[in-house]
Amino acid sequence: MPADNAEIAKLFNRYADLLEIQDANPFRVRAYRNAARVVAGSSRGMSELLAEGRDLDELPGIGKDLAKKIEVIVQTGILPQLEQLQKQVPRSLSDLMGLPGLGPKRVKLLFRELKIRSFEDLKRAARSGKLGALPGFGAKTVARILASLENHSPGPQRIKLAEAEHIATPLLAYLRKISGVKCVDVAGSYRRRRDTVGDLDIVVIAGRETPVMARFVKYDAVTSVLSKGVTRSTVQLRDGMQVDLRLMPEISYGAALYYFTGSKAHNIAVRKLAVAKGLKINEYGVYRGPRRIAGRSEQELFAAIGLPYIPPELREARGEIEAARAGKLPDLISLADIHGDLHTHTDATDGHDTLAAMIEAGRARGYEYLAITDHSRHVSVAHGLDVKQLLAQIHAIDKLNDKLKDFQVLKGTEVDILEDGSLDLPDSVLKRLDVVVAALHYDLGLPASKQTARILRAFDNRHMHILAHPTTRLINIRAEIAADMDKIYAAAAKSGVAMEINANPDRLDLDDIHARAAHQAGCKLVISTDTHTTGGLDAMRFGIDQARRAWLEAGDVLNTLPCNRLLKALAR
Ligand code: DGT
Ligand code: CA
Ligand code: CA
Repeated sequence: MPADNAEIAKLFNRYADLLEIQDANPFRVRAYRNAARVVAGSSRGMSELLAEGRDLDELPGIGKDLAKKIEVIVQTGILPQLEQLQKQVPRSLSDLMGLPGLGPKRVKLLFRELKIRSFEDLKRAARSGKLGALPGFGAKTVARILASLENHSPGPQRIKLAEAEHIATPLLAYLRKISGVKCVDVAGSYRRRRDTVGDLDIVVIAGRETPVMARFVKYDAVTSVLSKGVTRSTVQLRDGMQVDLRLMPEISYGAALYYFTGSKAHNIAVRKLAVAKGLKINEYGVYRGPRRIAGRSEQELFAAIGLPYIPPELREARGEIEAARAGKLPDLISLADIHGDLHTHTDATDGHDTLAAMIEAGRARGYEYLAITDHSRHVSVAHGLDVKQLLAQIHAIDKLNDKLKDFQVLKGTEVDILEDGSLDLPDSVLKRLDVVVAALHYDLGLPASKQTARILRAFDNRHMHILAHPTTRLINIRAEIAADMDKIYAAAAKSGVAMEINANPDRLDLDDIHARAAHQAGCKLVISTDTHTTGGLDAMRFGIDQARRAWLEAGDVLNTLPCNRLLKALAR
C-alpha cells in the first residue's frame, strides 16, 4: 500500500474512533471507517491520483466531502477536523483505547457506566469487580485488561532511548540539509541520556530567513502538526513521538542548548545560583543587567556563572551543582574505558552467532577479553547448556585461547538462580569458570521478602561473581521485581558480588538511580551487553550512558581493567 494511503487511513480511523466515543451519528462513523478501508485498499497512491488530476470522488464510497479531506491530508499531512476533535475528547480516554481489547465502543461504555476516564479508574474498577459486572466484560477480558494495566504506567508511554535514536537520526539528517541551517542538536532528556524520553527537543541554529519550520512540518513521518510558529513548532510523528523544534540565533547557541537540555529542576537550581550572583540566565544568554555576557557556547555560559562544565548526564539536580561548586564533579566513565564485555551468548544456546564470530566481533571492537556466558539448563526456552555441553564449551575455549594472541576468551555462564536461591550448575563446574554471571529468569512475581532472601541466598555461593540484570525490568513491558534492593546492595558489597548494568536497550538494568545507589553502598559494578548477536556488542554505549548518569568513573567499573586485574577483582 502506498505510504500516504496508510497515513490517510490511520487518520480516518482515528477520527472514527473519536466520533464513536462522542456518540456521533453511526452513519458518519461508518463513512470514515469505510473511507479508511477504501484508501488503504487502493493500489494507487492518493497523491499520485491527485497529481494526475483525477477526481477522488470516483472512488467507491468517497463523496465530495471526503475527497476534499483526502486532498487536505495529502497537502498538509493533517486532518484539521481530527485536531479539533482531539481537543474535545479527554486525552486519557483516547489513551485507554490503546489497551488490548478496548475499542471505542467499550471505552465509551466504561465512561458512561462507570465514569472511567483514566488507567487508575480502570484499575480500580477491575479490582473491585465492577468491571466484570458490565455486559461483554467476562472474567478473561478483565484479567487481560488488568495484566496490561500492570505493565502500563499512567499517562502516555515514554519511548526507549534507543528507539528515540532511530526516530531522531533520519530527522536530524533531513533538517541539516535545509538551507540556512547551521546546527541541529537534540537537547532535553535525550541529550541527558535518560533511559526513556517523553519527547524530542530539537534546537536549530539558523537565520530567520530559513525555510526550516515549513520543511519540518512537512517531514515525511509527521502525522499531525500540533503548533507551528516562527521560532517554535511541535509535531507528532508516527510511532507517537512528539517533537518540539526551536529556531534560535547563532549567538544564543550555547544558552539555548543548555536551557532546553534541562532538566527543569537543574535549570531552576542554576538560575537561582545565577540570581545570587546578580546574573540573569535564559535561553538567549547570560545577562548582567541589560548586558549580555555569555551564551554562544555552553562552556562560555558555565564560565560566566563561575562553574566548571557539568556534563548533560549529570544535570538532574541530584547534587551536581554542589559538586561543581566544590570542584568535586566525577570524571565520568566513557566507552573508550571499556576493555571487554562480560555477558554474551552464542548459538550454543539462544544466541545467533558462533563462538568464533563472537570472539572476532569482540576483537574488532578493540576489546582485550570477552566472556562467553550461555544460559544454564533450567532456562529451557533458551536451550540452556547442561553440564556436559558446558564442559565441551570450556574445552573449546581453552583450545582457542592457546591460539589467540592479545585476546582472552573468558569461560563463563549465565547460571539461573533457582526458586530456592541455589544455582542451576554444580560447584564443581562453576569453579572451573572465569566469570559466573547469575540471574533470575523465573518466579519473578515472588513477594519482596522471599525474592530478597532468594537473591541473598545466591550470594552465599562463593563461585558467583555477578548478578545480571538485577531488577529484571523490561522497559515499558515488565516492572522491577519486588525486592529490598538496598539490602541486596549491602549484601553484595559485603560479600563481593558485582552488580551488572545491563546495556541491552530494552533493559538498562540497573538503571541510573539503582546503579548510583549500588555504588554508594560500596558494590563493585560491571557494564555488559548480554548480547545474542555480534552486532549487539555495540549496545555497550547505552550502558555507559546509564553509568554516567549514575556518576560512575572508570575506576568504579570492573571491566575497565586489563584482564589479569579484572579476574582478581571479580574473585571473592
Ligand atoms: P521528557 O521530554 O519528559 O523526557 O523530559 P525533558 O527533560 O526533555 O523535558 P521537556 O521536553 O518537558 O523540556 C525540555 C527542557 O526544557 C527541560 O529539560 C528543561 C527545559 N524546560 C522546560 N520547561 C521549563 C521550565 O518551566 N523552566 C525551565 N527553567 N526550564 C524548562
Ligand atoms: Ca523532552
Ligand atoms: Ca519538550
